[in-house]
Amino acid sequence: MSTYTKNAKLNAWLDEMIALCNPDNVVIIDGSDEQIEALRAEACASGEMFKLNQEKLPGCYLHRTAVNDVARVEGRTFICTPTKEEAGPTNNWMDPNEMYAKLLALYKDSYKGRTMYVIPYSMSVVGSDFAKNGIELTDSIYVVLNMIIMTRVGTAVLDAMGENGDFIKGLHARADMDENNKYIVHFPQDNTIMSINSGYGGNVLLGKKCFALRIASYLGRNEGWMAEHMLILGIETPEGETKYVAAAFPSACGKTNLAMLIPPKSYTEKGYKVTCVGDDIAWIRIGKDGRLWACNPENGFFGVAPGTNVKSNPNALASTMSGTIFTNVVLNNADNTVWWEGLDKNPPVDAIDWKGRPWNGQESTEKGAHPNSRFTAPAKNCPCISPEFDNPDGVPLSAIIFGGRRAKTAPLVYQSFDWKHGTFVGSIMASETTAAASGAVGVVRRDPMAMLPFCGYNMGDYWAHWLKMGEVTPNLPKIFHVNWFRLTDEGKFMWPGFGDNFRVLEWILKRCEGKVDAVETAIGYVPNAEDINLEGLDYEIEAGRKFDINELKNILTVEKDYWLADFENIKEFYAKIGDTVPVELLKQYEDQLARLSAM
Ligand code: OXD
Ligand code: MN
Repeated sequence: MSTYTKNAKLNAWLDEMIALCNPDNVVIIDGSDEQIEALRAEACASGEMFKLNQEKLPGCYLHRTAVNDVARVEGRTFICTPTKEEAGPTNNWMDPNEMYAKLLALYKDSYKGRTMYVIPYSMSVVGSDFAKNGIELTDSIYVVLNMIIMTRVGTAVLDAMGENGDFIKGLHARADMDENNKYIVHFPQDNTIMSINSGYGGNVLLGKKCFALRIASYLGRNEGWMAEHMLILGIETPEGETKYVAAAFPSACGKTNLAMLIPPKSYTEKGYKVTCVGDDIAWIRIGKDGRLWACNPENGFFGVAPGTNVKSNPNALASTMSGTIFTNVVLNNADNTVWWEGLDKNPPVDAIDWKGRPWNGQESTEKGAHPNSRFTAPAKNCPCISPEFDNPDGVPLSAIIFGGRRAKTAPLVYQSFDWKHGTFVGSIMASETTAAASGAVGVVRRDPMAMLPFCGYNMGDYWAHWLKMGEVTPNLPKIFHVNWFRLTDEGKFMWPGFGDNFRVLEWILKRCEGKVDAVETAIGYVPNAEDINLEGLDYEIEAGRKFDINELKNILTVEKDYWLADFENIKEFYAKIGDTVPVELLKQYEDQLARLSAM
């Protein structure tokens, strides 16, 4: 057996993987600055990455993926549990033996002529109670450098694993990038992830969606904790107290923006502040005091670049100013910096687009950056990063917020009646496709707890786990639902969103503290319009028409007909999940339908 590390299980697994993939070299990633510099230099020499203007963007690099490899591939993502029922109807499934046989053939000799990088990484603070260790094997320096930003990597993790510690096994190979043989596969029972024929972040940074959500959700159910697709933020009051909330939204609903929000001036002047603990994933467990405590298992942000600008998210933009890897954005030849749609109104004229072609931003009708182009930025760069970011205990949650993009159906905010009803609210979460932007109500995609593509086991069992968590401790956060995206009949956004969402967060905290009344409706508690502070809000819905209390009343309404239609859709969705839908949620469904019908 080889002696790459002190850990016998790891050495044995490395021997097996080396024999399978047949690399020319094996390099253990220790996380040192010298090693990082050497890898950057090697990636630049081979053309895998481009060094950007080091005066303006120190430590920043650009990478372009293959043009057919630009996003997560849900259709090729599998949960391989012994039975199909364990994976459930919302996941792709294949018999583990069949899948192993298929994959082993694809991995055979796939590292020939290449180096195998062994990345020891920890999700959460190394050695903390939350922490789980992983080893990712990859033949891509881009993956190594991204993992170094996104997770805690290196010798300290091997030390924490010791001679006998367990780890999540992750094997990634670029192979020959054959689209038809692209697989992102999870074997929850074996603590194993295998990814092949992709180089795109969400498919290959195995600590993120694959481990911290799919495998971790499975571990969480078995071990009594939760892995959720949630941002975590802190709200600091003028009195110096900080309360924490976690929030789940489907992709493309502004999670990173909410996580780093800057409150309106009228609040910042009084001393209110938002601090960011995490923008994508929360691991939640019951603390010694019986409350739910959450940590962000990641160490960086893998954010969508287009649309990020000084107005929409100055904190995210500031986070990308050093030590960042940009993927599939525009390269500005004039000063060797980057650009993307929505950064500013001044696209470069002498540039290279995300496909590597010459691009003139003033003349071209094609987009310069891919709509899913990304920045991988260290969390520590964020000007509003929480002082508790590295707290090994995480932060205590006062509220959990669910949300979606609904043109009409959901009001701006409502509170669930209790944890069980809150679980129901999470289970019926949905977003409408952007057809809604032209005024029509778009196609509804149900995305329970924003976990549809990320739950590592049967969705119905996952809901049961939520209900169970509510039984083991009385000290639970309150559960809310928000919708920043109500539209006028003409398709205009009614609520200003962005920093003004703080006004809603303030109401949510007041509810948690029992400081404000609300109206009991069929779907939950809805604010009295007077209780949402509109001070200093000068948003114009259209030229000359300002947002005022009447507009607010409009977006706080419960639209009976839309809700009744939505319940038909929920019925179909629950039917698809089938027998595993907990009886409690069926009861919640019936009760809410009855309340709506009686409206
Ligand atoms: C993400 C996603 O990339 O949710 O975070 O799709
Ligand atoms: Mn996400």
